[in-house]
Amino acid sequence: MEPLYLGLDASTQSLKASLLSENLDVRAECAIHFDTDLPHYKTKGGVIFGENGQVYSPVMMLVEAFDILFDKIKARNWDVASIKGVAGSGQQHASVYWSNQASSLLSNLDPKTRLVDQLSPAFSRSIVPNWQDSSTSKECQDFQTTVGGPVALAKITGSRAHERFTGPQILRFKRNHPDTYRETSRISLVSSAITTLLCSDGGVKGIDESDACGMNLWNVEGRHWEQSLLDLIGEDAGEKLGEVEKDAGKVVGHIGKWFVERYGFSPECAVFPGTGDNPATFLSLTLAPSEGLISLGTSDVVLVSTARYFPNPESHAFFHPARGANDSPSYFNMIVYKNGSLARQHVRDLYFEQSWDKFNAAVESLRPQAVTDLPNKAAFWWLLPDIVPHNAHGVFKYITDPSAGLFEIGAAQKVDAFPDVSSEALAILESQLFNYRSRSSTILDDSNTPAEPSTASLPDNIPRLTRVYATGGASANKTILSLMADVLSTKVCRNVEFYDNQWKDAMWNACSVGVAYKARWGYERSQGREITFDDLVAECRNNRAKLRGAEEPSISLEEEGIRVVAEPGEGARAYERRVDWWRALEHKALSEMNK
Ligand code: ADP
Ligand code: XUL
Repeated sequence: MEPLYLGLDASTQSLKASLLSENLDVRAECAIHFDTDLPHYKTKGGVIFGENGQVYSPVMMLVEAFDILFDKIKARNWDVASIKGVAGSGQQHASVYWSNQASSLLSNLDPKTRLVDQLSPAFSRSIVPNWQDSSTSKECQDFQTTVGGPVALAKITGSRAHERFTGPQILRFKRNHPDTYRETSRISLVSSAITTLLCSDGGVKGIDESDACGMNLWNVEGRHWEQSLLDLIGEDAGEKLGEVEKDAGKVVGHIGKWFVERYGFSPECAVFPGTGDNPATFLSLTLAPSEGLISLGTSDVVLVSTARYFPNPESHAFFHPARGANDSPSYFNMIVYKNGSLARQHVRDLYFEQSWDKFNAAVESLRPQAVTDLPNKAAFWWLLPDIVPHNAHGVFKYITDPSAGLFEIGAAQKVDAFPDVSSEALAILESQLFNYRSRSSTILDDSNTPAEPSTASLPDNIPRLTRVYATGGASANKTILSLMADVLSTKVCRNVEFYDNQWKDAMWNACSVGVAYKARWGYERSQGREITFDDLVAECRNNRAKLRGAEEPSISLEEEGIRVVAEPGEGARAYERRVDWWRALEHKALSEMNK
């Protein structure tokens, strides 16, 4: 029987599973969608919108999703008896509250009965606050005041205070519901709650260290809970949060009896620590230091892998999600932008008759082709108040003299619309991509002092990502990818899979695949072999190439399973000369916004 590995992903809207081979081929996937498969919880997009910015989901919806996901897996005849290891991914920041009865209920589950009919009293709080919640502004202020402001909080915990982060969420819960808080025995993140359910051995499993960095509570460099913030919450906050799991590939338990007897899992199937959805995506791409990911979804997200800790109020620094207890620490940084695809789509609808083809044609007709084609227009589309720059809002468009140096930015002409409509498409794309170029450079630049706001001027030779992976809806757009390669001055790659005798874009779910990789790595280590996560994944990819009979990777492949989809052209050299210019214009837009 072929050994298999399972990854689960409890995201905002669904619970998904990916089944992987020993060499990390994705064999099968399936999903439960909360709105449609569990309509009685009455969620929209997986959540319920309450008053005063509250956004949450019912905790029992996640439990029942487990019931129907495993029923579906059984109906599809997945060979669960061959699964050697499993790990889970969970939406970040969201928290789960266990009651005093949790331990005995979890260790006495009846395999003949569904989880949803047994576990309701295991939770002290019936809801899971969602990452879209914005009800904790007061608590965020209290967090920052406690340690001396946003820069200080970022330095300690990797991020300034954010409403969605778990620490402020817990504090608000305690203030509003002190009795229920007192009745709570343990607090998990969604990722560690999944790990706990998978083991069902009575123990509430530790929070994963990478995911803990999304809480505003974890002292990232010291690798411990920040005592001053635990004191702010008070009343045994440290005991409720428990020990953090610092070895991302450790066996934290085995799959519970409930899964073994009800579905036929092997009792030997090892469970590894779950992690957050963004750390899991990071793992699916095995990002090495100085590589990045740009996800062009509803919002845009930039992930940058670094060997050093770079806390900054604009970004989130996370511990690497697959470090063994003895490996030297490394990190990744995440920047989240609200005005991603929605802003691009708005410009497309306004000026290009809702057609990406027309939008793309406009970009292609105007984009720089030579080092001398310096961009001279910029457009900042902050339709929603953005996260980065903090609270930036409004639309700002500028035209500068084509050869304008930094000192002439003051003379930039502010316009409501560009004289030629075609410029609207190029200007929004360039400004978004310059943003990712500029801020990722700051993170990569060793000379920048951590925790200083990233207004530090860039050196002449601007550090750049050594390669960037593109994902999300807009990564289907070749013009956007090609412009990305120019503005970021680097290769743009995608994951590909070999089937039907050709390479096709990988369509699997990155989060559940990323944690299945982690389970595979952890299992290898549990067999007594010391190997790093990256080496193990590389080894599996090489095995795949050999099995395919490939002499060497085909020329269109960067390496096994990774294809270059765009490379910087001549225009890249023009953009290289304009990063400082763009920064000065962003600065100008922000100062005019505040007038
Ligand atoms: P989500 O954040 O919901 O996961 P997706 O990653 O599916 O979102 O991305 C959805 C967005 O992708 C849409 O808002 C749409 O504007 C954008 N998109 C889809 N196709 C294209 C395209 N060809 N060019 C540019 N953007 C696109
Ligand atoms: C990241 C964030 C979301 C959630 C849900 O900070 O809030 O990406 O992880 O996907």
